Amino acid sequence: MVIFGSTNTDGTGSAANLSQFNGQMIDWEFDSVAYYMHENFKFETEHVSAFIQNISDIGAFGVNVTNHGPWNGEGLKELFIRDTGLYNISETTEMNVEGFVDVNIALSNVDAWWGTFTLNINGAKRGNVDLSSFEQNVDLNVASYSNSGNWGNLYTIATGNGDDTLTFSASSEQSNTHWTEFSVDLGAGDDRFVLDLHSADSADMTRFIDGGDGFDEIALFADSIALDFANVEWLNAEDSTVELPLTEQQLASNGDDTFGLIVSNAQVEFADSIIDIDVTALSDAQYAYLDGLDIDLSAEDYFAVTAYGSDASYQLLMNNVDDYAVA
Ligand SMILES: [Ca+2]
Ligand SMILES: [Ca+2]
Repeated sequence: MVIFGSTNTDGTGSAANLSQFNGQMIDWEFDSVAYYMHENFKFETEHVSAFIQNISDIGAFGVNVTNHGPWNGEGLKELFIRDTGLYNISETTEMNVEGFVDVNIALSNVDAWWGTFTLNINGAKRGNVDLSSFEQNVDLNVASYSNSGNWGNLYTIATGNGDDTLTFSASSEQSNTHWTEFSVDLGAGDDRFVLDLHSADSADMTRFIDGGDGFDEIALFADSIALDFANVEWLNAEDSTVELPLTEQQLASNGDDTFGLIVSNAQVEFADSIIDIDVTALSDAQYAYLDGLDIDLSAEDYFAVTAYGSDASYQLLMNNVDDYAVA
């Protein structure tokens, strides 16, 4: 079921409220002859085009919904997608949505043909994506856009037990991603979150990632003001210009239980409550842990770092320790 429309006219509605009674439900035109050809199902109005397409010769389908009309235009603001009534949803491998302000997508019955379901959301200001029941991997790309700091800039996203990759980036150079907020639950599995947005407009903004069970990475391509996270094992900065504040709460709620939190490249700024830092060479066990991980780092570049709070200490494994004394 795919519905678009505008229910939010006074700041109270959202894409979640869309129904066939207050929005326009896409009625796919099914051509049985072209079932295994391209563009099997088509829908077209003045501003919105949509199709379900066979993207392989083995019956894997892609769903595309695009607003070509004005962004935030009357009747074109929100998009709502559910499994119900969507042809071949169980064989859907890819979904692309573009040009809407507010998207609400919840799917459960997808069994992506080649093991990964790809969802690309382009140009939305906010959204709600629930793929929490998924067992297969999800590759979710959000290229966000915001026109102002008001009216909601929050993405709420949940993925499931697969090894998921969620990337937040800008839809264009004018996309104002310093206003983009997110609250993300990546579920179980070895997940990766890529943060490629402008630094947050203020430290009060919501930018939260729960890595859940499994070995989870946050890849940082920008400073991480306002970033909060839990159950994450690896913070991996693009380079040493990325500044990474770490609080005791974050040190307590992230990292492997035995070996602690891995931090690559970033300039860590420990909170004021950290009263001492101790840097030593890796123990054999720490080296073996890092070396045994199936990730792209060289264990020989790393040090063991212990951060001491007033009544607790925290273990980290870091390669950028220039600002701290090496024992
Ligand atoms: Ca997952
Ligand atoms: Ca984890």
